[in-house]
Amino acid sequence: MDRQAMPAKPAPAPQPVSGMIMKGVGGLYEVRLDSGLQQPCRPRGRLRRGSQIPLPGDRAELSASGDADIPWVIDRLCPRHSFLLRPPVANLDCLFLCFSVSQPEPDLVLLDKLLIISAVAGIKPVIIWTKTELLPPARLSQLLQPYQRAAYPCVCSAAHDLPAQELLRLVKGRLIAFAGPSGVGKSTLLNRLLGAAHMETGQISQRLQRGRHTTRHVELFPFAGGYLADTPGFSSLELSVIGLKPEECISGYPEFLQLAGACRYQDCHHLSEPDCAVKALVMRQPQLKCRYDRYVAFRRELDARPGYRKNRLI
Ligand SMILES: Nc1nc2c(ncn2[C@@H]2O[C@H](COP(=O)(O)OP(=O)(O)OP(=O)(O)O)[C@@H](O)[C@H]2O)c(=O)[nH]1
Ligand SMILES: [Mg+2]
Ligand SMILES: [Zn+2]
Repeated sequence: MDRQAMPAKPAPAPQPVSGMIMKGVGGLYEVRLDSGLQQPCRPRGRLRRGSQIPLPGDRAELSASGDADIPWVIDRLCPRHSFLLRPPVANLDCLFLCFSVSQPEPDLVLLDKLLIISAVAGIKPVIIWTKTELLPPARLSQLLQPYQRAAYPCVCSAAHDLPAQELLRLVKGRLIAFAGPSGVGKSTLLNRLLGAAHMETGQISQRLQRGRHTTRHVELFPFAGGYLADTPGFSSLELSVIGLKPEECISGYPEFLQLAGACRYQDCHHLSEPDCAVKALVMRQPQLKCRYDRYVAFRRELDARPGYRKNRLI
């Protein structure tokens, strides 16, 4: 038989390769392929120009680039079940909100904002109070009390007391990010859990009593069948810029939300309405006043800035 006359057999289509984006710095990413290999990659041009910029935590489909230095190209991102831009991570199951009880002083305005954002984004928050050896026990329990009253899981960590078992139980099979201000000990905790110095840690500025923004990028590490992400510390976070609706503020206050049906008006804002069950509770339990005052400030800020509501960033 004449071999030339045989129709050419089509080359088999290359199998799509998938993996998890572990890190991205200046447009260059690292992917952990399903084989376990971690390698550099770049997004295809249309992804870079489009609205969906790859984030650490994204599952992606990739193809070989032919370039030995950056061997993979991200073709497509898989649908996300959650994403945040502060810190920038996709598909988070849980946020470890890290706040030091001292050095630096806990920024409870930022903590409450992050609790609102977690609730609205459908991400479970766990508050990790760090450097707890720096505060007398009575003051520590006073600080934690409103958050425990709101039924938020609270974990205490100290210089010589890592709550390893507690954190391990929470991490198993999940994608979790450490988030919070600079200098609270996020990278220190991650290194201690992973058992090696993966991330650089920094000293607190003695003059300003603030961290020095040692961590500059988000990075994921495989851990306990899931992933742990370290993130850069931040202090400013505008709820209005994220595009939250004023009525969503209450989601970060479960201790007030559970009472909302008992107010005289169904759509009570819990600000100055008569017969407000939330205000009545705060009058009876003055230890709730600090959280209530922050709720009022956020609600008023969002009510005053309706123009930002379109661009939602969670
Ligand atoms: N006393 C005390 N110091 C701690 C504890 N945990 C961390 N530190 C110190 O706090 C400083 C800051 O720690 P980092 O882990 O770099 O803080 P970070 O949150 O990662 O900071 P950024 O990367 O800047 O966001 C370091 O000097 C740590 O040694 C703790 O439990 N107790
Ligand atoms: Mg750090
Ligand atoms: Zn009310």
